[in-house]
Amino acid sequence: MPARKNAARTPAGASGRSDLVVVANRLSVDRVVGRDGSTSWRRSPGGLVTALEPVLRRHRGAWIGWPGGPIQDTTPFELDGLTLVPVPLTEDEVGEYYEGFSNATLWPLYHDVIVAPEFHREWWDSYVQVNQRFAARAAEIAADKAVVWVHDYQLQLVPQLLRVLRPDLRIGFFLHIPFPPTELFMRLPWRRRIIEGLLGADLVGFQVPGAAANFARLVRTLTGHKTHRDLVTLSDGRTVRARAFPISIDTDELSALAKSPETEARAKELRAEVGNPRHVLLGVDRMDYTKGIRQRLRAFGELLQDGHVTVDDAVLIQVATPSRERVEQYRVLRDEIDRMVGNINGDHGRIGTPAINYMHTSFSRKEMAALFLAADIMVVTPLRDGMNLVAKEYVTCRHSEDGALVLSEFAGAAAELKQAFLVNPYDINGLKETLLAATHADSRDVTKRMRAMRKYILEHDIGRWASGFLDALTTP
Ligand code: GDG
Repeated sequence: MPARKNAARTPAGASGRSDLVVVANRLSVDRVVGRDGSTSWRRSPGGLVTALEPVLRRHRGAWIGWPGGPIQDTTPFELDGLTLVPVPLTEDEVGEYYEGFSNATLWPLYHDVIVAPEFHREWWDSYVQVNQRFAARAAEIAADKAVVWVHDYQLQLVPQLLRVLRPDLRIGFFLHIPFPPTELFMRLPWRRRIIEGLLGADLVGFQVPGAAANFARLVRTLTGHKTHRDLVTLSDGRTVRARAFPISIDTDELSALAKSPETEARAKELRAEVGNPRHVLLGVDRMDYTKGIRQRLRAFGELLQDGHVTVDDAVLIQVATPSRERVEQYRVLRDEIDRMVGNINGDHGRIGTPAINYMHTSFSRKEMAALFLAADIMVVTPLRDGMNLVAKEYVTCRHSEDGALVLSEFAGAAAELKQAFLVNPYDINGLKETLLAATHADSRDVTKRMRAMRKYILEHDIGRWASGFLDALTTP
């Protein structure tokens, strides 16, 4: 085992047990391997980590998760005042529990079956086994009467498994992705087990109220337990609450980044690099079939084809961060996007000025902030999305109160960002019209919309989300 350079091996508290435990598929740090083969850890740049770190530090907190890759060492270690507890996965488990059941069964099933979910009994067995491992680890790490907060679709069985092992704990669960309507969920051969798994929690959080309502209906259908508003009463008298807690972002950090002169200068440079068109349109997504990248390209391509826009009027920058590349549907999507971009640029670009500047790579936070500043129109068109943080990030960066957000009705964010140019991404003509409307909108109208959205987002940041959830979980 290569040496870990920056991690101490003493876990939180003298007993090594924690009062607040976060359980997520991934650890909050990434492993970096040096040239000499030694490893060190770097905090992963995510909103969830930023939101939870201060609370975790205050409460002798621990974070349990898969470190990524083939690491088999399970020794907890400390980094920046936080205890990190690795849960190893074998290569087979990565294929079956993670890429299989999580990302090729649950992910498409929970996102409106945009692609067909695959049901394989071996994948389910692996999902159960890995959930048991996470639950067992949480049971060891949590102090007496501790609070345990379990995250996302990969770990839906953990609440119940953990409750059996540790009935003294207060258990919360938050689902980051949509929760499907009964008609879709009922296809899942293990539907009842999942609902019972979630009911092990005291509080089940969703991104939007509709998801909590879908859950309550499924509870009634599959278990017969009584529900009243957000309260489920189980046959043994225990109660479970199911409510919406819309997630947000670290607005302070991003806002500061967007206001720095360096970022502003870079934004100007970016506009020049794409040919200083009248309008810069921007899309930023993980390369995922839920994000509506195809529909966006199709609409933009047709606007060029119809002659409604030329590359002097409008250029699209599309960042599609590599994601889940070992899952077949993601490879198919990537090929299709490559082809569409090639066709559109071949037909409508000029030498040195492609209509679409397409990047299949990931950027630093700084560069992302500069991109948000450079864009007049942010195009967020998922076919289904739990929340969509990119929409909130764009709004946060627009401190000059201009910029139009074109936002899919099917993103959780649409429930909060009501002043966006809302669109149904399945309606290509509607999408084209909305893109044109955003492009030609009166600047006073754009400012009015942006001002209202900024006010909302700056008041509802990730800190408020985390404390809202934890307060609801710990207040009986
Ligand atoms: C899931 C749910 C829910 C993207 N490319 C780069 C980069 N990003 C960052 C974005 C944003 C994040 O990744 C993506 O978050 P989203 O919310 O848009 O989407 P998912 O990854 O699908 O997240 C979603 C979320 O969980 C939280 O609950 O909102 O609905 O699907 O922050 O900016 N960041 C950097 N370089 C990139 O190239 N640095």
